[in-house]
Amino acid sequence: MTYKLVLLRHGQSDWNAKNLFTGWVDVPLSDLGQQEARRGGELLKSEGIAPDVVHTSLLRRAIMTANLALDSADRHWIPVKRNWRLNERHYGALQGKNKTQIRDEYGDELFMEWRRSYDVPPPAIELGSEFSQDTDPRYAGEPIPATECLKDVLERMLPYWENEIVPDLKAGKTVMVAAHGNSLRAIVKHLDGISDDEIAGLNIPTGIPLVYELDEDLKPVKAGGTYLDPEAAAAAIQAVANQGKA
Ligand code: DG2
Repeated sequence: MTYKLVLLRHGQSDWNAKNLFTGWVDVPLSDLGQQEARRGGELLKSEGIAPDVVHTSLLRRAIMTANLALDSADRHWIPVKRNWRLNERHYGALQGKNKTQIRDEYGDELFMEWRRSYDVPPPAIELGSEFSQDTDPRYAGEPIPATECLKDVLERMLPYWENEIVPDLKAGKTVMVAAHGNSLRAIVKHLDGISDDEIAGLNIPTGIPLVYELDEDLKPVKAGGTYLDPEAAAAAIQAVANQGKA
């Protein structure tokens, strides 16, 4: 018995296109991002992969991506579960800032530490400031962060994984998770047992389904899973890695 999991990073957002740190800021998909999401669904359909349930974050770029992809895959009718624990990493005071400008201002080392280190969060966002979510009603009563490193994301994502996603997998459902670059990096780190150092080198492209077959212990049958369009994924992974370079 194996289980099937589809991970899908949302299509390009308006702020991905503008090279801005996004985090919990609720920006829409760009036109290209909408196309990527539809194509993601077409890839699923052509591979005969039919999600039975979808989990998303509370952010419209993941929600829209799930809707568009499932529509192209003729699976628009499946149950959906949404939770802030699948949100993007909170990027703290970097939210709304240009990645290249931050790199120029603070240098390569700090830029990469904030972006890809496992346990160093960026500076916290000021509560009440333009890109803070502290009064957003969708998070009322939740222990929401003012900044996060990947370790924080993993720790807040895992209870949702264990309590909501694992039961769906164990029920034999094909589970799709439509989420974000860093919340998906946290899931992949957990699944593949990637070390704290090595996870820095892992990037997730927008809009290309990554399919995992998992064994009875929920270990990947093939480490790293399989991108449905491996060539496009390789190019897009490189582009994510290069973000912020002049
Ligand atoms: C991006 C990831 O998140 O940025 O918050 O800027 O996946 O929601 O577009 P997403 C952001 P990097 O960590 O790759 O810089």
